[in-house]
Amino acid sequence: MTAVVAFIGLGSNLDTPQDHVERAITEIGRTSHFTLMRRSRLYRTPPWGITEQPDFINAVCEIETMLPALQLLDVLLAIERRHGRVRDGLQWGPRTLDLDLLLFGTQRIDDPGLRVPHPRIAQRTFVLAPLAELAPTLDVPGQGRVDVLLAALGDTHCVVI
Ligand code: PH2
Ligand code: MG
Ligand code: MG
Repeated sequence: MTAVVAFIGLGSNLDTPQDHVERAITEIGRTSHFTLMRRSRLYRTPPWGITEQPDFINAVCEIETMLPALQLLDVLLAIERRHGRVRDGLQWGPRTLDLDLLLFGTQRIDDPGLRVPHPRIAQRTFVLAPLAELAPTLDVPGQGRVDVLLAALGDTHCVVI
């Protein structure tokens, strides 16, 4: 079996968001079944979806793993819980830590608990800007090339901090 390259999106907009994201990247690097390959810088981004909430800190990291996608997701959810993530049912509301599996190799997964590639990558500068730092020419299966998708969104005020 060969390792799969996966990209994880990180976001936080509650309780010292920068700390949550930095610590989560460290924890991802220490997880026994992951190898942290690269990480983006941190971005301050305007809230998308529900606009009446604090700005987010976002980043993306690239890992290699031998774990299947659903087990990888379980590890991410456990890290979210350790950061005090409360799932209150509000889809796009504020959170201490959100870890999204954006891409899992070239695989397309349509499972009730997991859709990969993440279905809304093409609409989200807060994902595409950090992802483009790591993999600008990457093809997001079913959506297109990262740099092309990012250019299509225009300026959406995501800034490196
Ligand atoms: N996450 C959301 C909803 N809106 N907006 C920004 N800027 N960054 C996020 O990570 C984010 C969001 C739900 O996951
Ligand atoms: Mg999310
Ligand atoms: Mg999520």
